[in-house]
Amino acid sequence: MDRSQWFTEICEEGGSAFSMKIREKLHDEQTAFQRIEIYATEWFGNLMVIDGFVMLTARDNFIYHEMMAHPALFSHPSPENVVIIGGGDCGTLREVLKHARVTHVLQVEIDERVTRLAEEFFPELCVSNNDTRAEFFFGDGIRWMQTADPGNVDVILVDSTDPIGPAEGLYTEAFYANCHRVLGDSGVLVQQSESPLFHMDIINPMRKQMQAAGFADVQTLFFPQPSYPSGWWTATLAGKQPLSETYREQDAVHTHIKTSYYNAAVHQAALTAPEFFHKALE
Ligand code: AG3
Repeated sequence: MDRSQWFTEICEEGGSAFSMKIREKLHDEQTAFQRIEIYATEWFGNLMVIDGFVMLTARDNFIYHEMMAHPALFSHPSPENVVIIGGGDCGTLREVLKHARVTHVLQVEIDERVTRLAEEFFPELCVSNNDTRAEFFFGDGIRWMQTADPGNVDVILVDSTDPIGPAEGLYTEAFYANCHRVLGDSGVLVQQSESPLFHMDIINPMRKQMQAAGFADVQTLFFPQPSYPSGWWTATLAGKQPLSETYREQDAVHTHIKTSYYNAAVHQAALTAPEFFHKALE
């Protein structure tokens, strides 16, 4: 096998790796924050890699982005004002803007280069970037959350890298307490929360810290994500009110929003946790 034709993400803590056959490297850049590589792959379309970790592929990002956006938005009684922390590739933003009730989305991404490269290499994720409801701020999401006015935001989506490097401070009780303060009465927070197979040591503390920060209810959603470590991934929701009470199930069932993965039955199914997960939370 010619190793030069494969991109491999090694997951040390999982003792495993995932490879994709590549056609060519399209871009390689060290920004002020991180190294960003873009590849053209044989079967996964374009691939964005940050500091050696797969961020997204054209082929399977729809699962992740739809599961980040729609369960959270349907779990708020009336999501109008939305903030995305990270999410520079704009895939989550595109999904959020599919909701007609949303009047304003502020995306706070630390590294403007992620967005500029997404516009170039993932134009399909950036189709809604000129939507008048979308606002872009390139800066530190942790600091933004510390200084934002209280009670103004309906939904916060944290679409970040793993909890190492610049994203580390996004996985802390202090950050969740700021999110809780910035959210309105029925506010909902969602954060990407890694692999249930490899990262219970991240998911479990995250859930506890969200509760300690004042959130009344926490739900972890399970879904496949073939290009991430173990191929199995989660997003964790935190609600200021019980999420089963604020979930707009009829809206999810009868929605006109076009999706490829998410629907109301998938939403329900994604909430069903495996046995080891219940045991780990005890
Ligand atoms: N979300 C990246 C999730 C973490 C991936 N981890 C990994 N490959 N080890 C940001 C990109 C999607 N908007």
